[in-house]
Amino acid sequence: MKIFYSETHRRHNPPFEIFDGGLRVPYLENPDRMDRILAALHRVGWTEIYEPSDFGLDPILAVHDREYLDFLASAWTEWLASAPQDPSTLIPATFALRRQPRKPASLLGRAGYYIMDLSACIVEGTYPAALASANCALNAAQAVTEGERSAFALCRPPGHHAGRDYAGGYCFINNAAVAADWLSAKGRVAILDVDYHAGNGTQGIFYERGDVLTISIHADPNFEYPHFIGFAEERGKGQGLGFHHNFPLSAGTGDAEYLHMLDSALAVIREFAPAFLVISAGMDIYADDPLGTIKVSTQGIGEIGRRIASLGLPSVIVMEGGYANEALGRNILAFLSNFNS
Ligand code: SP5
Ligand code: ZN
Repeated sequence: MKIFYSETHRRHNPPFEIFDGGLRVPYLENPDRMDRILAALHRVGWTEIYEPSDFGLDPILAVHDREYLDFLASAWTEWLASAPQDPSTLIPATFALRRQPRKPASLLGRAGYYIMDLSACIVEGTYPAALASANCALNAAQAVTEGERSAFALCRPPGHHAGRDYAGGYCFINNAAVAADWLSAKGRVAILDVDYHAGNGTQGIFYERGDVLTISIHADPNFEYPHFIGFAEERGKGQGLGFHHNFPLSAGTGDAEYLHMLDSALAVIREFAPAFLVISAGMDIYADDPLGTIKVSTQGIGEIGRRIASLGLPSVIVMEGGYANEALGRNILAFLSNFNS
């Protein structure tokens, strides 16, 4: 299987994030995650790893707002120029209530307008890392249009919480959405998001489109981040009505119950009969994940991969979350092992 990966992610390494209650903790979405996965891939001889080529801004601007990208591009230099007391990372402390329409001029005002939480910290290398990550997804998408049965985009930072004009939850550019939109010019696309958290960004980007089916299986937003989106009754709008599905899960969900939900999701995909499948592959469904509450085993993750692969669709596997670093390598191997090249 072709794997697309860029070392540029290392330039995005925020020193901390803020948890609920104001707790300052080391940034969970860290470069070590990639090292664990790379080590596992090398262990089993999956060394067909390619540096992504640059697709330019057009495919990214097809799903993201230009002024939002301008903000990402200039935020760090503006932050330093503002002579902050602690310059280590840009985190705003005031957020736009229910997307107030007015975008203010100041950096911190724009940061609060374009960022949804305290986990999407911006540092010097954030924007180049996010661009390289999106290019990994685009290259993997291109590979499946050129005859590969599947390709793995080893993306960091992840993407599925990033919306058309906002960052959140460690995500800045929605890699899976960029790849899916690019593929949609060549045929109908389904996106299946198995990250533990609801794929709010992806849901929003395609909510009114009927040519890209979006499905997310995740912890119920009644108790889990991203809190405000990902409920079962959200089914799309306009042309997109009926082309979005959420499958919320309770805390403590184990392998059997998860696989049961997955089967329902796969039935929806079979019915849609897409030309391409994009998988938002978050490994934070794993039982020991520090951010998760559901209890899927490594073996369960393997079975999830096997059932998705059995759709037989050209598949772009896009890395999303997963913070149990020690287990991340074996979980990804379990997931990928049933996809063929
Ligand atoms: C891509 C991805 O998986 N992003 C997840 C971002 C989640 N940020 C949520 C922060 C809330 C932390 N709550 C901590 C509870 C720890 N027990
Ligand atoms: Zn997640």
